[in-house]
Amino acid sequence: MPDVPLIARGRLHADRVAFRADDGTRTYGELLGWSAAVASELLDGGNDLRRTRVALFVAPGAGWTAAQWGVWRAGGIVVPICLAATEPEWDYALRDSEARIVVADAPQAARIGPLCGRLGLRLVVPPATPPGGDAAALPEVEVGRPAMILYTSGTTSTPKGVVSTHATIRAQIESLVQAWEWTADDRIPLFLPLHHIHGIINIAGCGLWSGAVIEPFGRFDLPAVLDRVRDDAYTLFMAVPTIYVKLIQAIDAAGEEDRAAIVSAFRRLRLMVSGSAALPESVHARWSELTGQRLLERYGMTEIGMALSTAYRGERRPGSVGVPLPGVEVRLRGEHGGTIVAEQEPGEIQVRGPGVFTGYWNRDDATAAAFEDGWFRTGDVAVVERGSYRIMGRLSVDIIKSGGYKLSALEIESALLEHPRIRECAVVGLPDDTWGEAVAVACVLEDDEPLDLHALRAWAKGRLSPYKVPQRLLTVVSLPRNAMGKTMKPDVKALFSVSASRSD
Ligand code: MCA
Ligand code: AMP
Repeated sequence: MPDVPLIARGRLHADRVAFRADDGTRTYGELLGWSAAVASELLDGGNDLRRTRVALFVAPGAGWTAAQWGVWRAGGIVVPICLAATEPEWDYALRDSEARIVVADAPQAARIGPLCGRLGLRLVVPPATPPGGDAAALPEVEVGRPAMILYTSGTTSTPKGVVSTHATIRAQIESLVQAWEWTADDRIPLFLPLHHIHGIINIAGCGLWSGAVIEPFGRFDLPAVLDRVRDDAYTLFMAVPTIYVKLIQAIDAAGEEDRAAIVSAFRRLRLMVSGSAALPESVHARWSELTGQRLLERYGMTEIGMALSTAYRGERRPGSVGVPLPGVEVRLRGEHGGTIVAEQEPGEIQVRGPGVFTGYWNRDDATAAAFEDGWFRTGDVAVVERGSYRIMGRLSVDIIKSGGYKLSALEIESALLEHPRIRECAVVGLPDDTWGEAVAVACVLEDDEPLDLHALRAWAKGRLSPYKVPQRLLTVVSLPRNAMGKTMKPDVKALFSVSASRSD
């Protein structure tokens, strides 16, 4: 029976290595057999999961892809879960997506098992290696069927599920494969988490589509990644700006011999890409000076995949995110309506094309509000400068980008308000050399005792993923509000600079 596109492509490369890790290699053929076994187990005698939501709670690697393909081949919708999140966050994603099944590897099953029990979810632990034997007959899955729900934080206090189909995923992948000239000879490290599209689509999806080799890491293990770069293990490298900042720091701190070996190894890669957050021009320049690599910068979003990219062959101007990718249409919309045609005039980026998501899960109003005449409203503001786009900022002050993660100030505020000593709070993103933006909170307390940042962080880590936990804290007598009583976030940001200059 016909497979969904990404899996059908796997058949073209059956004998090639798909994943290489410390515990060995897995071929595309093994992924096919393994995922068929996962699908049979999920079907459990049935003939089609018919869009059942199946949460993935699996460490990055071949087992993750076998699980993803297994859900797809059984006709289900994959809901990748952040392994570093807290139990309340897992609870939210499982309930909101109306998941019925959780697929977990053995170590993760021990962590998620109790919650599955409480929510009455079926927990499936697939074989840890590709099994032999026959699989059940698998359903025919149409390309318009929803394939994945990814949770994204935004301008609401709870994350929204972004629904993509097999067809939108295919369009997102094919656009990048074409633009960046992926081939089966490519080899790429995968150290970004597998609950966002940077890891799922740009790295794993494009790699698997192309028959390339993927080297998974459980997390961004800087020394291990550098060792493999020195071994000439890769042709491609994709990361968020924070990772380039950390690599520059590591290279600057290395001894002369190590440093020479590392920079010459980076120099030999065919392409290095930065995205998920703004790449500071200083980082672009320093990386180029160190390694000779001009980072390719691209702009995208969970809802649309990648939209803009600087050239694979051609100019990669610092500060620019280039031009629309193949198959993607982009327009800038002015504050009072109308499409902007003049250079240097700012407008909201709006996107249309076959890679755009179909809607937010169970949120028709939010979906309707996210589109204008069929164009997706990104909420990001850009200008066109000498023919290519430059991102200027965001329409919402409540969205923060820290280390490539998109965070909602409202979501963090609502978690912090559960602290018994916090009466009111306002969360903002402050410019930060390493993280891009750092999460900062201004609090009005219930009492006059000081509140310690370390204690607050420890408390918050029980409720929020570690990367959402505030890095800066200021206690204030009252929050700056306008006549309507709304917190004025720019004024909250200013409070932090006043306090920093006072402590200088
Ligand atoms: C880790 N920490 C953070 C972050 N990450 N704090 C703020 N922001 C972060 N992003 C904290 C940890 O909680 C810990 O605190 C301390 O920093 C060190 O943690 P560690 O795990 O060692 O840090 P790391 O491994 O160096 O992680 C940094 C990272 C990671 C690799 C940059 O944040 C990361 O993987 N970011 C990429 C996320 C991503 O894939 N975004 C793409 C979204 P403590 O010491 O207190 O424990 S998709 C997207 O945006 C669109 C579509 C797109 O265009 O791609
Ligand atoms: P996410 O919702 O996690 O998919 O993050 C998407 C957001 O990341 C976009 O709306 C932008 O604000 C930001 N973003 C992604 N790539 C870039 C980039 N190259 N430059 C600036 N911002 C970016």
